[in-house]
Amino acid sequence: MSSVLVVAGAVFANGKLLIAQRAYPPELAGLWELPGGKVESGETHSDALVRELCEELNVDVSVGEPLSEVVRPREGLELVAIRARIVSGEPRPVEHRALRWVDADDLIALDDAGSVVPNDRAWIPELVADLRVE
Ligand code: 523
Repeated sequence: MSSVLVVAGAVFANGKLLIAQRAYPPELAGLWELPGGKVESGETHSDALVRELCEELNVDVSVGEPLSEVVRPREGLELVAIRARIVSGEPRPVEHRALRWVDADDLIALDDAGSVVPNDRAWIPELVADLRVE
């Protein structure tokens, strides 16, 4: 059975984390996520993240360490989040409704309001811990 692997970027800069508001599908539209997408055949996780963040945000990133939590919402789908930093470019919401730079309190408030994509909620404790030391 073929399984889908999704990489998502935890992009940090100036003590904040970049999050993106989904425009589709309807059940996820309006919710915030770590931007990313499906790894294509022949790509490493790092290759896929660089490509996705270039396509979706129009930035070049350098890829760092993955978060420890791997999300497996159902059989055949796996999501990995990887830390990244912008090397060049100013992020723009090419495919998203909006982008936001958040601190730890902002992220917790968005989660409490039910505004985070369900799969991404598993990463929040580790993201908050990173933001507290950024
Ligand atoms: N997620 C998700 N969280 C998250 C991402 C980047 C993706 O839960 N941070 C889910 C949403 C979809 C699947 O992973 O069910 C694929 O994400 P998507 O649509 O962002 O990936 P793309 O851009 O590779 O897919 P296409 O829209 O099909 O091109």
